[in-house]
Amino acid sequence: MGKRKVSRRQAWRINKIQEERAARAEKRDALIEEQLEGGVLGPEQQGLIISHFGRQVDVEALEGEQRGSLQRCHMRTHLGQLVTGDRVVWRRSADSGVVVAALDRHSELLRPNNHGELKPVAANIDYIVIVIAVEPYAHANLIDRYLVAAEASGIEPVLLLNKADLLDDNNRQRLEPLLEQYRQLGYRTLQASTASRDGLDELKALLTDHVSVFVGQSGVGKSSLVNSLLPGSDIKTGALSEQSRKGRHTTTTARLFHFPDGGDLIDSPGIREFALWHMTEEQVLNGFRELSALRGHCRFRDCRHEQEPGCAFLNALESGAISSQRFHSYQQILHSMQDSR
Ligand SMILES: Nc1nc2c(ncn2[C@@H]2O[C@H](COP(=O)(O)OP(=O)(O)OP(=O)(O)O)[C@@H](O)[C@H]2O)c(=O)[nH]1
Ligand SMILES: [Mg+2]
Ligand SMILES: [Zn+2]
Repeated sequence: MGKRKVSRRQAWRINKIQEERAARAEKRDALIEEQLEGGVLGPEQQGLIISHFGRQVDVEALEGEQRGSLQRCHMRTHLGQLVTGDRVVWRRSADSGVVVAALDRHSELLRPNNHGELKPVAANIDYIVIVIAVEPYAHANLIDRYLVAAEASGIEPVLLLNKADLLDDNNRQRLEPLLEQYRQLGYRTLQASTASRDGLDELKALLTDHVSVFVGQSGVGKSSLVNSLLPGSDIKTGALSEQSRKGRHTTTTARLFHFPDGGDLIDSPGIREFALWHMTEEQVLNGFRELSALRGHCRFRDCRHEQEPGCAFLNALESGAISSQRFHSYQQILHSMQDSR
C-alpha cells in the first residue's frame, strides 16, 4: 500500500515540475518577445554558436566592435535545435543576448540521444574525426556506426588512433590491421599521441583551414588532442577508471575552438553507443562501401544476405573479398535496428 501512495505522490510531483517548467518557458518567451518589441536590444548581427547549455547558448560575435567575444544568449522559440557550429543572427541586450534566427547549415552530424530523440552533435563541419585509442578498447562496430552516420551526412570521416605511445607487440597485432582495413577501404587514417606528440603535426596539417569534430568513446583523448593542437584551450581531461579502463565522461558539452590561422576544432562528449534506428536499411548499406558495391548482384532481388543461394555478399565473404568483421558489423546494425522497432 505504501508503494502506491509514494508513486501517486511522485506522479503529482512530476506533473507539478512539468507545469512549472512550462510556465517558466512561457515567461521566458514572453520576456524575449517584450525585449524584441520594446527595442531594448541591439541591432541584428551574425554570430557563431560555440557551446550549448540547455536553454542557452554561448554565441561568438562575428562582427562589430566586440568581434570575437562570447555572449551567453537566450533563444527565441521555434528556432529548431541549435548546435555548436551553427551560424545565427542575434541581438545584444544589457546583460545577455537573444538569438533571433538560425542560418542554414551546410552539414550536420545527427545522433539519437538516450531519450530516443534525434539531436544534432555539431553543424557546418568538414571532417568527422573518429578517435579511437589503444585504450579504452576500440570497438570496430562503433567505428562502422560512425562511418554510416558520416556517409549519410555527406561529411568526410577520418579515423584517428590516439595514444600510439601505448602500442606494444600485443595490441599492435590487433590495432594495425584494424586501421589498415579502413585505409584499404579508402578512408583517411592517422596515428597520434598527445603524450609523445607523435603524429600531431600531420594531424594539424590536415585539420587546418577546416572545421572538424572529434567524436568517439569517452577516454580516447579527444579533449587532450584539442589541448595539444591548441595550447591554451585548457579543457578538462579525465583519467580512465582504474577498474574498467573506460573513460569517465569528462566532457559534457560540445565546444568549438579556433585555430589561430584558420579552421576550427569541436570537442564533443564521449559516447557509450551510437544508435542508428533513425536510418533506413539503404543508408546503412551506403555506409559500408565494399558491400554497397555489391548491391544488385545477388540472385534474388529481395536477398537478405543471410543464407540465400547466389548471394553476392556471402560469396564475397567466402572468397575473402570482404572482411568478416565488416560483414558481421553490418548484420549487427541491421538486427539492432529491427530490435528497436
Ligand atoms: N598514454 C596516453 N594517454 C593519453 C593520450 N591522450 C590522452 N591520454 C589520457 O587519456 C585520458 C582521457 O583523456 P581525455 O582527453 O579526457 O579523453 P576524452 O576523449 O576527451 O574523454 P571524454 O571527455 O570523457 O569523452 C586522460 O587521462 C589523458 O591524459 C595519449 O596520447 N597517450
Ligand atoms: Mg573530453
Ligand atoms: Zn545477398
